[in-house]
Amino acid sequence: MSGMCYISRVNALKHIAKHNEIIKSLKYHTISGVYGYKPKQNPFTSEKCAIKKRSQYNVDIHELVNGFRSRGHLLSRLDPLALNEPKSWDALHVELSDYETNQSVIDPKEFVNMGRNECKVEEMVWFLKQTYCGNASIEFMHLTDANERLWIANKWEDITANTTFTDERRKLLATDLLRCELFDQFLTKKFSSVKRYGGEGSETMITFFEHIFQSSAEHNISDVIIGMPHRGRLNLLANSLNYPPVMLFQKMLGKPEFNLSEANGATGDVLSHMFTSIDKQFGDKSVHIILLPNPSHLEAISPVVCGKVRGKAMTKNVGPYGDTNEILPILGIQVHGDAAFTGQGIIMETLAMANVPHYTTDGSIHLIVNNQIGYTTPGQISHGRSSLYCSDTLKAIDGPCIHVNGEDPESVVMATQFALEYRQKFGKDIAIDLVCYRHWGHNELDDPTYTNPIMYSTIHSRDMTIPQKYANKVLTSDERQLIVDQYSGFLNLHFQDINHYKPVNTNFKGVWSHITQASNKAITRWDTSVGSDVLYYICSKSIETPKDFNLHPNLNKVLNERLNKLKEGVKIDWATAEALAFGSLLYQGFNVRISGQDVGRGTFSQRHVMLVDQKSDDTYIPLNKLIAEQKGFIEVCNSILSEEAVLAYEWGLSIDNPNHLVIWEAQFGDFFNGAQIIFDTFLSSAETKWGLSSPLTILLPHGYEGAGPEHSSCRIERFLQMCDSKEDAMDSDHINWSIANPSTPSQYFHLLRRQMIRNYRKPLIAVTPKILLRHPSCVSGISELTDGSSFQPVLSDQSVANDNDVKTVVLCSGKHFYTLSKERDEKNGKQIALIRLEELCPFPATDISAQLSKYKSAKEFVWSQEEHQNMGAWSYVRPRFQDLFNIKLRYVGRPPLSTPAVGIGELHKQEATDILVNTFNTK
Ligand SMILES: Cc1ncc(C[n+]2csc(CCOP(=O)(O)OP(=O)(O)O)c2C)c(N)n1
Ligand SMILES: [Mg+2]
Repeated sequence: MSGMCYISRVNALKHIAKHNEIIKSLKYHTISGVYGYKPKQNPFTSEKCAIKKRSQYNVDIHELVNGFRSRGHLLSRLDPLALNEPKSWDALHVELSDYETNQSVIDPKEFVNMGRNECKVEEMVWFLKQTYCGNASIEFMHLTDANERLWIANKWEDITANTTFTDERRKLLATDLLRCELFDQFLTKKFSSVKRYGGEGSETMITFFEHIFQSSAEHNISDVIIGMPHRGRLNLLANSLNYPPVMLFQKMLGKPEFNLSEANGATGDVLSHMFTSIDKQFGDKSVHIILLPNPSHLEAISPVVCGKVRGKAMTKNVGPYGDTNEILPILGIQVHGDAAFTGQGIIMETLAMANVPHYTTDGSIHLIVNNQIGYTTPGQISHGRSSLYCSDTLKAIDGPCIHVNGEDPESVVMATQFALEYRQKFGKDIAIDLVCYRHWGHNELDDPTYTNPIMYSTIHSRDMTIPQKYANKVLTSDERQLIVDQYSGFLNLHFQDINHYKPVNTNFKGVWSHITQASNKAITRWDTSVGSDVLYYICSKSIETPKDFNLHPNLNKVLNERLNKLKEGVKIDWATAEALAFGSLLYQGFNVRISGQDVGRGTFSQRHVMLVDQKSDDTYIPLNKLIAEQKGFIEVCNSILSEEAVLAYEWGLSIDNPNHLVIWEAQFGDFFNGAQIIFDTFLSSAETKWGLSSPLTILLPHGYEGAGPEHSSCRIERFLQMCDSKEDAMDSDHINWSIANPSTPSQYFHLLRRQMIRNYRKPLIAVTPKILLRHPSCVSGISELTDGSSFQPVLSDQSVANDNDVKTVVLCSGKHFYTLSKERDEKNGKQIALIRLEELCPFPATDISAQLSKYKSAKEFVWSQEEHQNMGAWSYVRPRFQDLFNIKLRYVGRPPLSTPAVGIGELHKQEATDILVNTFNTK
């Protein structure tokens, strides 16, 4: 027996070894790449950065150097308040006394980048202390790649030792800091009761920004995209991004940030969410800088930054969308608070995407404004967090972090310079942990001394602020006074303009200029049909593979079936309609991006937009080989297992270009709730708050098929509750988002196409099927896709022979129709008409009314749904039928329940039977 076990273990191990070999040789999508993904270049192709061999003789010196490089950060002077003292030298785990007085002369080149050919060991110790334990230090020895570690060490040692500051440069740094402080003081004086979340204590944030903008220009970065929370945001806007201070002043007085007469119902946002974009000129180079609007939900903006970077790359056809494989010339900057970066799960989700094909942005630079407190929670290990540093999450993705004392602007410059050079070299994320303090409470009206008396007595007993301390060193008092006078004069001029300044709306510019606001007069209809010859061509191309491609044996039949159906012009199923919608949009030059878990194959093995060679694992996307000179491409993005960050990412992507159909699909509809924050703060409200339109399309598989509490419902009621459709008046195109529950493949086809064909953009929440994907009745004929056909918000009952015979009108939505119609036909219910509401928001009152008016003899109007009474569309349709048509609907559906569906199979069946019986009164 044990012998058998041994042999099978040996066999198993052999099998695993072979398997591992195969795995090692595999690369995502293999080496050829696909649209939106190119294998990453080795950063060390052009220069050698080989790991140096240690000789026995040098072991002690290596140990010394390694001690500093690995643990020097524990000894650096990071805290301007000096409340957190550096650890003792023991933390180096090196017997320093052995080296500190060692006069032996060595060649340092073998160990460190001192720029010298010889030095004494004691001099090297001094160098290492300066480099790794000064006002800035770097944490990088956890990185897995030895060459990368060596590059970092060389670069850091070079930048910290050799960066020089001319007097002129120092004066500029001081000027920035003084202006930052003056701005906060001006606001305090003029608007003492406004919460402005000032930058006092973290002014060197501005040093970071000014340097990164300039350095970006030097690195030929064309666009910088920033996401940032409240702290210091107004300073960045006014001081670095040329945002007119008068607009902020007006906002503080409660005036609108838009030209309201043109803003079509926009209601704006609070002061600390204002945003802008500008072109900043540096010599002959210009950098386009965008500060994205942000919601108060901390860190929700972080993945949006990445998505926007990627969207811009797609628009400009650069990086993974371009011909070369350079590091993306578009830089994402994510600014964080120390507490939020540590605590918000979306950060880990966002970081987890950083190096994933189709989601990478070649590295974000993270600035953590570490004021050592979050509201009242202290930012120290075992007080307010579990990790030593607030930046430690970054270690999970092999990212380095620079810790820097926020009182030292010159160290901040060096940290910033290093961060950008690292990002440009490796295309990876890096963080700067800017250790600073918060001069006031959480806001200027909040008293921090209740909870943090020691910290605040230290802050209040400081004799100088950070800007003053530095400015006193590098500027004369006359120079300081001149800065004060000039900047105060500038702010005063803006202050005087408060009652005259007229804000200008900035949306619908550039690639958005052909897009307009949706009409508030009517619900418009769009011809989204496509000629049958084009559809046939697209279908044949959508299943074509290269000659040597090894298609999965089952797929041959499935894909050919698509073409046969199209040839016959009947029984076009859901997946075929989707492929035709995608293909026809690509054919017209629009890009499509579909993102979500397992979207390439489709959760239900229905989509197969991405085919995998069964021998090589290589992927092939036939739709990207539609025509020679193809302009529009589909990016198929199998996402990480996240909803919140991925959805936010796609929203960021979708606001860059109205000609990109960006789709996010939940694996099952209910999993959208992991992304609820993003639906609440971006998708549902971005246009109302910020005037930003988006065509983002959400696919939510839904249907009561006995799968139990989860996997059954996409909670359409929640989306309906969040829409701004009117209960008692006619809706128009001007709603916050469309909500549709299409019941046929052709309706789905038109919905997808409509997202690009309309002259306005709205997010679309589309309920999609599971069981209908293969349902013999859920099919469309070719004429429903061609010949001027379009999406029908309401589907009439074609089976009624004589309208006047109809006594009962049953209204329903989505998949439930098929169950009802089968029952009705079986029971020979000639007196019953079944009307489908295919779109719920905007509420298609005119179309419904046209249907209702056909049935003059109808006495009863029923709303029938699969969902429980406290769910589904019932609460939404009831008041509208009452108020708009004066019709009291009879409810049929499941009874109220705490969970979306029951878990007991028999109970589920009984409920389903009851619904049918009650709908048709056939008890
Ligand atoms: C998701 C979320 N939870 C709670 C809050 C309330 N809140 C606003 S600021 C803040 C503290 C943030 O601390 P930190 O991230 O360190 O930034 P700081 O304010 O110190 O700059 C909290 C808890 C919020 N805005 N968002
Ligand atoms: Mg904080």
